[in-house]
Amino acid sequence: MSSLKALLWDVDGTLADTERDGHRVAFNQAFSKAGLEWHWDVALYGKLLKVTGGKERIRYYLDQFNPDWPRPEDLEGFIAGLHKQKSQIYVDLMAQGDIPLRPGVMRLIREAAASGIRLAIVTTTTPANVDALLDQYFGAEGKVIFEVIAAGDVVPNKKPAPDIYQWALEQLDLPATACVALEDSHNGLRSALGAGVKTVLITLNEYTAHEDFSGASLVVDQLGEPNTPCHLIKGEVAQLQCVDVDLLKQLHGVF
Ligand code: XBP
Ligand code: MG
Repeated sequence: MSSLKALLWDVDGTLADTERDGHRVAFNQAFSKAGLEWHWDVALYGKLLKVTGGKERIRYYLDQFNPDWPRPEDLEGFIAGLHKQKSQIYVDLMAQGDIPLRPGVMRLIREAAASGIRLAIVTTTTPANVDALLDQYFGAEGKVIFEVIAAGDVVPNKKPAPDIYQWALEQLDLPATACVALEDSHNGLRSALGAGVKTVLITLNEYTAHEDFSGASLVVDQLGEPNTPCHLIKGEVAQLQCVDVDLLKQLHGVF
């Protein structure tokens, strides 16, 4: 067993609740700007989250929920243009400060960095979206705190494929067994486990609360803060106030 060397952080749904009030809103504004009468309400967006990646999600929407829409000849180019517009809107929304970090995220990042644990981002989202979030909450320090940012199209297959975790591990030059992943979704969990990361901590959100988290080390509602403790959903732990470095080391030490 190797000691815990790095935390691998998912972004959407884990660092911040970005999906409902960030990505979804940005998609709808981009549709409207493009003159499309598409609208992804909160419930529909939950169904669309089955597919990771914004461009892939638009295609899935057309296939499954809007098959009669007359497709342009260059559908791929059309989707890419629409998604570019959406990404710009999302970055602007993030810069307005309307999408806060989830409870305990800043605390745990600071605690891990102070104890010499390396930090990486492992996400499906577009790199500019990660930059916008790091700029908003960490300023220039963000790129120092997170030494690897694995994001978006840098790999051909998005989560639940293991590719993005494998890519991040290569950049860190660490074995999967030296890391703990923090995720919020079934797709993210499968991706981490598939890359050999055995210790995965899940923080639930409203979209993922009913997903299957078999194989996760621990499922909690949030990381928690000393004055707002987290709640155990699944897994075994002697005492739980909030998720801290000691708890992650304990979970990692099981393997
Ligand atoms: C995140 C995603 C992303 C975002 C949208 O999944 O699937 O596609 O929803 O971002 P995860 P883009 O949290 O598992 O990484 O539009 O930039 O793809
Ligand atoms: Mg996620």
